[in-house]
Amino acid sequence: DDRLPPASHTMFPKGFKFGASTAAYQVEGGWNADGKGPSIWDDYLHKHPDFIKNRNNGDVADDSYHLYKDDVKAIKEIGFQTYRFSISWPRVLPTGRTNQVNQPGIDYYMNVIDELLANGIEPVVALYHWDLPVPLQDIGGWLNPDIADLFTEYADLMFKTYGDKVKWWITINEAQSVAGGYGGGNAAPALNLHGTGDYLAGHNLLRAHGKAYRMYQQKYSHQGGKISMAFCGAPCFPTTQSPEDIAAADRCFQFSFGWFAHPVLRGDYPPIMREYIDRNSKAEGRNVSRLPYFTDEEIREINGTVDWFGLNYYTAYWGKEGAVGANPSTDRDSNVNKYFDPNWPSTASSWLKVIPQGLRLALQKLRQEYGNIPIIVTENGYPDNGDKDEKRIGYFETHLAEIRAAIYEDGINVTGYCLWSIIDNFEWRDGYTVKFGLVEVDFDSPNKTRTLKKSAYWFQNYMAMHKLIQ
Ligand code: PNW
Repeated sequence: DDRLPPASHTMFPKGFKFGASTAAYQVEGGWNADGKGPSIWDDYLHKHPDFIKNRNNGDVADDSYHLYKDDVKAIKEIGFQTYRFSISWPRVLPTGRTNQVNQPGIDYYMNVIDELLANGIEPVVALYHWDLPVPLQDIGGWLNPDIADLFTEYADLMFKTYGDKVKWWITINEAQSVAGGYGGGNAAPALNLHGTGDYLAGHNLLRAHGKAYRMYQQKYSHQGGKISMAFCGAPCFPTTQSPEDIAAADRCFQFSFGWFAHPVLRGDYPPIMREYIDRNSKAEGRNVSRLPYFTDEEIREINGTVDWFGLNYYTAYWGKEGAVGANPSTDRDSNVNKYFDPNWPSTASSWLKVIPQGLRLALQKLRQEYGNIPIIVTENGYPDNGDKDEKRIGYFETHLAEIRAAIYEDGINVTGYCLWSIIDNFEWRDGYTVKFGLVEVDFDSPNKTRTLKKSAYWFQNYMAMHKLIQ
């Protein structure tokens, strides 16, 4: 209503959307229900149960495969406008390929989407949140260049099936974490090919994303959807204002966010990655760089393939110059020594210290590097062991304040926020011991009873008060 004076900066701008996120393997369960094929997480955890705290796995998880209506009910009750979830590739395509479509899997996501829309909640759908079909890992997974076409065929089927109803798409959630499954030992397929497998996987992730985006433009642009990746990383504050520390903090960004964002927004890898990895590769006596080269055609195909920027933010570091980490590795290649401030509050996750200013830093850096692209925070949340829900409230409150500062003081185009997560779920290596949910789940009860936490009511009230309605 333009008869009113503008609202103060405690309010979010008109049209700003709030939502909550999950991922298929972390909540669905039903790991072999109704014709679903195994994913690399099913397979890896069945073979290596000790990989996860208390030997837990995602076989049943929150049983959202059967209980998704309870999830939608909670989302609705708290008052979110969007729900971000992922599709399990092997649930819809058990072989990974389109030669065999699993109709119950297709129906499941259609039901979820219809339930959301019937409740006035907009779906934001990720095509890949780490659960590759096993038959595709058997041909090398993301190391095999053919994966780009296979992913595009899968994406084609998803756009064709759901694209009338879904307008917000994420191709890959956290390509950097996916690559980490090849370069490290913390996520399936845990190949630990550090400094080589991660770059190769990353290369094919970018090729896959680019191809899928172009295919959408050619075949489905009439659907009017908007596509992104969800990018992750933890930005670095320079330890001092020395040119060395400032350059180190920049490399911290370029080797995490930049690795995937630069190719899709500026074309090709960040020049500093190219320079450092080529130089290190040479010094190691290799005649081929560990960071693969794109052809000119690939650079063109990949450049300009995000309509918005999905940002997953949890934590940040101090950064200074220094070669640390395995040799070779992306960490060592970056020549940044990243460390936590001992004064930043700890959480139940050792990799996550609370530093809300890091979110504004990441947003500022994104604007500086890639211009004023619309940004949606696609993940942000606080882990505990089920006892300190007040701290979760503080985490959201401070991070949302940083977003408003970025919007009003820095003029950054942040248009939405999806917290992690609507419900307690399978937190990868920490199993069910680490909880991110606004909604508690009784994993021992047969119907996985969902109960709203204090932070859920806090969020309900926060949105009611801070969302501009006019
Ligand atoms: C995310 N970092 O991973 C994942 O997308 C979720 O599946 C997961 O449950 C959530 O975080 C909480 O762990 C991350 O670089 C990967 O700071 C990397 C970072 C943060 C989160």
